[in-house]
Amino acid sequence: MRRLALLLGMLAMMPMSLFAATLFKMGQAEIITEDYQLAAWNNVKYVNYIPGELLTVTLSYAYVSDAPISLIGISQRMPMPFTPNGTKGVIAVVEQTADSITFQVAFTQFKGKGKKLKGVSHLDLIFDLGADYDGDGANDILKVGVQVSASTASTP
Ligand SMILES: [Ca+2]
Repeated sequence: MRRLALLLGMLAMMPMSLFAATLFKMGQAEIITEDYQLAAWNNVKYVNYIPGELLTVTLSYAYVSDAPISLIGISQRMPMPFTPNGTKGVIAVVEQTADSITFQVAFTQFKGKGKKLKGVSHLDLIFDLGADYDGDGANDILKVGVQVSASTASTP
């Protein structure tokens, strides 16, 4: 009993920085045309975020197409890579595989002050569709918008 009480006491004293943000929700984009179908995870919401905390995000995708679709990479939306205006952050790609990309994002500055701060990182997944559907002599490129949001509260 005494050991348990001691353990609970230690847990209560742990600084908040030891606890990571939690994933609240993930959403998927589905693009369907007569030539191909592509589904990509593109909307990720975190809660209980601590400003400056590094989030590691993996977005996977799948497709049905006669042409091989490949992911060229991910880029920040320009202008306004972070919203609301006044939000700042950093992005770095960690790993890319045949069907996913992993990157890290940290929100370093939020707009305003208070108990609930929220920022959104806007990015684009850039795909090579593997075929020249529009006949301009080059493989068509498809951009799929991505949003990664972080809230310092327990709700998005
Ligand atoms: Ca083309």
